[in-house]
Amino acid sequence: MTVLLIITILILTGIALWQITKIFELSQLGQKKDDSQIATEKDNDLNGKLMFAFLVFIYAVTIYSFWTYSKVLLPESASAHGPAYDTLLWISFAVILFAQTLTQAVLHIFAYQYRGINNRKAYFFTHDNKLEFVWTIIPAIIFFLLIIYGMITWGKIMNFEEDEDALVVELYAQQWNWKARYGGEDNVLGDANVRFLNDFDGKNPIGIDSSDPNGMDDFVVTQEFHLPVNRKVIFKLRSQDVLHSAYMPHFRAQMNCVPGMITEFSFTPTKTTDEMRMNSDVVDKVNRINKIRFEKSKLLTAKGEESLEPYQFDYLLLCAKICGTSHYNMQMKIVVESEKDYEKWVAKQQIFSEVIQ
Ligand SMILES: [Cu+2]
Repeated sequence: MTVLLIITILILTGIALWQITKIFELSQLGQKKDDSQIATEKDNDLNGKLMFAFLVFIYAVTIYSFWTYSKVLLPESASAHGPAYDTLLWISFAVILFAQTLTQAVLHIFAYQYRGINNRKAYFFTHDNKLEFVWTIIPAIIFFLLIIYGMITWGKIMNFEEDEDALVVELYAQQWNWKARYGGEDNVLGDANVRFLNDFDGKNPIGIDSSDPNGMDDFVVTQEFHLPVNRKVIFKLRSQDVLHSAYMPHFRAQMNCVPGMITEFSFTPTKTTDEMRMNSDVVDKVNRINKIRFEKSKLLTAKGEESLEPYQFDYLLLCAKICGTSHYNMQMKIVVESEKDYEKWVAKQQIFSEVIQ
């Protein structure tokens, strides 16, 4: 990678030097007149046609990208606010795509249409108030509407009530793993602080304050965390060291974890993990991944190595801030299940007062 960068820099420096020498040569007065730098009709014709060809090229790349890469997009959302979020995204996307397609067409077709031929002279046109008014006012109105719509959607997603029924879960980020803490029986998280991390011989990995009775029934999980379907969850986010970001793409949720403060995000999961595994987009994706894994396994077993396990869909909590060397692997599995299964899982967890005994 570094080698590639150095080569690129050297090539670009070379081109820059070559251009500077050319400018210097052209600026020398009193030298013999050199016509080789003046565009001929053939050059103009070629450049005009290349402009048109470029338009065809960018349209082709756009269509190809949609065709090839749309299948790697996320499946339908699994949270209550997800559809509103997706609609906002797709409307913004449609507006941008329409404007880009239109303006690029105008730009390149004009450059082709009015390329220099037959001593054609350019029409001298200073300005037109009506035209400038139109191309200022239309984008202004569209942007205004998009921003208002975005702010309304943002407000609906971000302003949530602290209601009693909501499940409170703390996500604790550190380089490079996640831990989740639940409030236990009382659904209230006890106070916590990094100062308590070393208490109880490393049995207090997220620094629960043992003098706060609310924390005694809290429990901490490290491998996966469970959520009951159709119940609002309020996430309290903390970071131990640097800036991290809790990203749960299937629920269209993301919030920074900032050292020294608690940030919040809330959503209601609407599909269990099992339901999501049946989603046709997810089934397709899993099949594609397993086909690749199967091919890789064949190569591995030929070398006498172990074959790869088939992939199964799971919701994930990821880190969306480049937070250090193992950032890429900072993830935790999320299981969404029925209230009954969730209660069963909770019953199996060891609470803080038991852990520190
Ligand atoms: Cu991180």
